[in-house]
Formats: sequence, structure tokens, C-alpha cells
Amino acid sequence: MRVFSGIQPTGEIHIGNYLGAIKQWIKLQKNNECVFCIVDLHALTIPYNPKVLQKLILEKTISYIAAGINPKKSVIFVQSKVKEHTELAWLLSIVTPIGELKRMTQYKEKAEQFKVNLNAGLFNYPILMAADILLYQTDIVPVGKDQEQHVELARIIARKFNQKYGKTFQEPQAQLPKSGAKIMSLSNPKKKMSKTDNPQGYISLFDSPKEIKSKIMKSVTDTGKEIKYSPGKLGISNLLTIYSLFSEKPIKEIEKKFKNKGYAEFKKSLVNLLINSLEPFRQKRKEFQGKEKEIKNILEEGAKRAQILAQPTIQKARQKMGLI
Ligand code: AQP
Repeated sequence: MRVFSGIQPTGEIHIGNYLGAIKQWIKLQKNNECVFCIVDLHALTIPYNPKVLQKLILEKTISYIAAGINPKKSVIFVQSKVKEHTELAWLLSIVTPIGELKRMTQYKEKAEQFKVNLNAGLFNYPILMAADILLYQTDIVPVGKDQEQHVELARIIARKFNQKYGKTFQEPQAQLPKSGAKIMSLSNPKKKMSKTDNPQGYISLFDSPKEIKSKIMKSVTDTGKEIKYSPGKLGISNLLTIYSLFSEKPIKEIEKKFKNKGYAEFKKSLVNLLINSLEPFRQKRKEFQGKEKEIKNILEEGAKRAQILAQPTIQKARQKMGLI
């Protein structure tokens, strides 16, 4: 199977990104052909600082590798280094209905969040994402819940293109984890955990024990004191999900363990679990600090491999559309 997924170089990778997407990538890379992309062009659609973008891209590559992506097995590269992504995005825009783009939840939310100087790039984001995926004849796209709608649109675009110009693209399938597809913010459990949110709302894979303790102990929980998973208890349910996924124990068992114990005791236990679970990531990242040259080589090699994979598809799309 061909697997494709991407992540934006917008901030620290958090446990939501890990549980929703990266954990699946690590499993999938064992037996599949995986292509992982740092989607820098997508990151330009919201306010950012051009002076630190390159630094963030290198940091993100280190984070990927520290989290378990093996550059010897999987292709890792930066989106803007493979020009076929933007070329295909334009070709796909010809078959993309504007009505579909207007329906996209992420566009509506980000357009609300970044009202001033709203740009067309944010609106066209899902077309570029469809190009990212379709360029590699992808079978599976492991993502969190928030990206499911975009993968569905990539399927629609592939189908429309194939109907109009003849079979060119594989229709991809989103793959969401059974649990953890939408980890919520620690400071507002009604919102998803997000990199560009207030740092109190997320735990980075590389937070120090002190930061983990402070964020979990201050995390917003509901009134009452029962440790119980329930739709009316968003904060505690979110923490129980995180506990369950890092301890690999069912939620029912954790509820039982903390029966008649208060939120503070449960939170303290979660702090210890997270400090221990995230320790290997912190260690692995340290090993790569200062190895900028090595990281740049990995990305250069990744871009070459990605371009080789992308070429036949872009040629086919051009030819079908009458450009060759
Ligand atoms: N809270 C989450 N729970 C589960 N999965 C999540 N993902 C993101 N947030 C959660 C998944 O992580 C992958 C990479 O995300 P992205 O970099 O493309 O950006 P995003 O989806 O927009 O995530 P963020 O963290 O909220 O970033 P910003 O703040 O930059 O927008 C995706 O597969 C995503 O589903």
C-alpha cells in the first residue's frame, strides 16, 4: 500500500498530532511504502514569520525522526521542494467545485480566526492537499478527525478528474485511529488540541516534566469529582482518553482504578505516565540537536525520492488534459 500524510511546520508537535496521526505512521511504515511531507506551503496560509520558517522546518524534521519515522524506510521531504505539488494543484483546481471548498469546516474556522486580510490560499488549501495526496497514487491517508473532510474532498476531486479525463488517480482512503482521532485542548475541552493555540492547551511531545506537570494539573475539568468517561464531562473524558492511549489500558479499567479518588490524584498519575511515556522522544531529539547538515541531507534525499515517485503521475495528468 502507498501511504501519504503531512504535517505543518507551524509549532510544536503535540500529543494530539501524535495520537491522531504520527502513531499510525510509525506502525504503517513497517509494511508499506510511506511518504511523509512537511507541508510548508500550507503553513503560509495563516500569519507566520518568514524569518523562522526554515528553522521550524528543520526542527519539525528532527521531531518526526525523534517520534519514530525512519528516513531509511520512509520518504521524508519538504513540500515546496517538489514543484509537482503546486503544478498538480492548479490542474486539479479545474475540476474542483467552488461549492465543495465553501463547505470545508477548517476554512470556515480559520477564516473566522484570521479575519483580517483573508487570503485565497486558505480557501484553496484543500486543493493543494488533494494534490499532495493524489500525486503519489496514495491508497491510505492516516490523519486525525479534523482532516477527514479534506481527504474526502481529495476522493471527490480524483473521481471527477477520472470521469472527465480518464482514469488517472487512485481514490485515497482516510485512516483514523479508533480512539484518539480528536484529542481536545487542555484549556478548553470543547476545542481540539492545536499547535497554534495557547501552549497551556497542548502537551508537546518534547515538553519538560515540569511543563507536563503544570499543564495537566491546571487542565480544565468539569464540576463534580467522579473519574468517569461521559459526554457531559468533556475535560475528564479527554484526560481519560489520553491516559488510556499512553497506558494501553481500556478506559473502563482506568475508571475502576480511580473509583472514589479525586481529580487531583488522577491528574498526578497522568502526569507520571506522560513524563515516562514522552521521555524517549526527548532523549531521541537531543541526539539530533546540532546535526543540521545530516537533517538537510535527509530532506534533500527525500525530495529526490518523492520527485521520482511524482513524475509519472504529473506527466499522465498533463497528457490527459491535453498539455503534452
Ligand atoms: N487534536 C488532535 N487530535 C488528533 N489528531 C490531530 N491532528 C491535529 N490535531 C489533532 C492531526 O495531526 C496531523 C497533523 O496536523 P497538521 O499539522 O496538518 O495541522 P492541523 O490538523 O491543523 O493540526 P494543529 O495541531 O491544529 O495545527 P495548526 O494549529 O497549525 O492548525 C493531521 O493528521 C491532523 O489530523
